[in-house]
This record gives sequence, structure tokens and C-alpha cells, in this order.
Amino acid sequence: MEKTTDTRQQMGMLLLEKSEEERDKLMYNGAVLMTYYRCAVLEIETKFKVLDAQFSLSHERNPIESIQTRIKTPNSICAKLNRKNLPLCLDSIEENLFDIGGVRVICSYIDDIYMLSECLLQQDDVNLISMKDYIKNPKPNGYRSLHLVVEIPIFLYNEKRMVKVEVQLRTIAMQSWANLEHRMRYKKNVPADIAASVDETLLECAQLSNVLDLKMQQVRTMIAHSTQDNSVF
Ligand code: 0O2
Repeated sequence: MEKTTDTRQQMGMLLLEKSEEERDKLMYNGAVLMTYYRCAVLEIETKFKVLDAQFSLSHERNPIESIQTRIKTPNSICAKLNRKNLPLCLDSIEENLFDIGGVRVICSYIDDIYMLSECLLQQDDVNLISMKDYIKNPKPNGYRSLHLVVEIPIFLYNEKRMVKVEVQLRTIAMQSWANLEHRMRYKKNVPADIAASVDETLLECAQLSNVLDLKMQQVRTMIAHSTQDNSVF
């Protein structure tokens, strides 16, 4: 809470230090930059929707349960720049923050996560910048997801721009754990006397959710093998 207030105050101070003309320019350029991220997020979302539609035709099932998109808020952008001791300016955002635009893809099974990420990365206009596999190597708190930072072109009326987007792929079970953990614990303080117990219980829940994912995958594979039917949900 305090951090947010600090960041807001700092943003206010920064704006006050500028002339009216400089402020207008900064606001305009900021809005333009956020529009680039919004366009890139739309592009990636569409790519996944196309893959889902094509897969549904060829395999009669949808590997994607749902897709969520978001653009980081100005406050959250400034807080992250502050946390990393980076300059608070638009160039710094473009150069240093790769998760301004985010796409989260919720999949049915773990296998679908890898299949979809491979399909995305095979596309010739998608450059992989980095990949973090928190499914094979979960975070110490139990967090699991596959994270990609990709760069794609967006085509504007007068130019082509390369824009980075963070893609998170996870199963329904991973999503359910991460949602609740985000609400209760992620980047939050809990009373010191219960912190260890809270973390231990959350880790147990993450391990249970992993078991659920593995068993569901197992059931699906079993049915698919026995019926030679790829469309098994
Ligand atoms: P929010 O509120 O979701 O936007 P950095 O991005 O620099 O802080 P790093 O290592 O580059 O750190 O990021 P990483 O590990 O790829 O994780 C980035 C995002 O993954 C986070 O974004 C979360 O959305 C999610 N995430 C990572 N770890 C956890 C976790 O332990 N629990 C939950 N619930 N989500 C996690 P933000 O911007 O930190 O947060």
C-alpha cells in the first residue's frame, strides 16, 4: 500500500516538474506506446484463437479453455521501474519492461501448453526473447506456468513496429492456484507468526494441483489410446 502511494507521489512530482507542453507530449507519447502494446496483445490473442479454431476442426476438441489479456497500469509500470531502479521514462519502459502487454492462455492439459507454445513459436513473425518454464521448474512457493516473452510485428498505417508481449500458459488447476495465491500472498505481507504456515499450506495446495494436472493428463491419454480417438476432452 505504502509503495503504491510512494509511486503515485513520485509520478505526480515528475509531472509537476515539467512544463505544460512537456506534460502534454509525455501523456500523448505514453498513450501511443500503450496503444502499440494493446495492438500486439490483440495480435497474439488472435494467433491463439486461430490455433484453437484450427485444432478444433482437425482434432474436434479445443485445447484452450480461455484467454485473458491485460495492459499493465501506469502505476504498476512505475512501481516496477522503481523496484528495479530504472529510469522513469517511456524509453526505459520499452527497453526494460517486457510484460506491459500480457496474454494468459488457460489450457485443458499440460501437453496442450507445450503444443500451443510450439505452434506459436514456429510462426515466422514470432521471435522468442525468453522462456521460463515454471512447470518443469516450479518456483519455491509452488507457482507453475510456462512464461514466454515474444516479439511480434504490428503493422500501423505508416510503419511496422516490433513489440514485446509476455505470454503465460497454464492449466485450469495452475490458474486456480495462482489466482488465489495472487489474492492472498503474492507480493503481500501476512503476519510474521503465520507466514511460514501459510506458505507451507500454499505449497501443499500447489503440489495437489500438480497431481490433479498429471492425473487428468493420464486419464486423457488412457482414453485416447484405448479408443484411438484424438478428440477426447
Ligand atoms: P501481476 O500482478 O500478475 O502483473 P519481474 O517480472 O521482473 O517481477 P520476472 O522474473 O521477470 O520478475 O517475472 P516472472 O517470474 O516471469 O513472473 C512475472 C509474472 O508471473 C508476474 O507478474 C505474475 O503474473 C506471475 N507470477 C510470477 N510468480 C508468481 C507467483 O509466485 N504467484 C503468482 N500468483 N503469480 C506469479 P507481476 O507483474 O509480478 O504481477
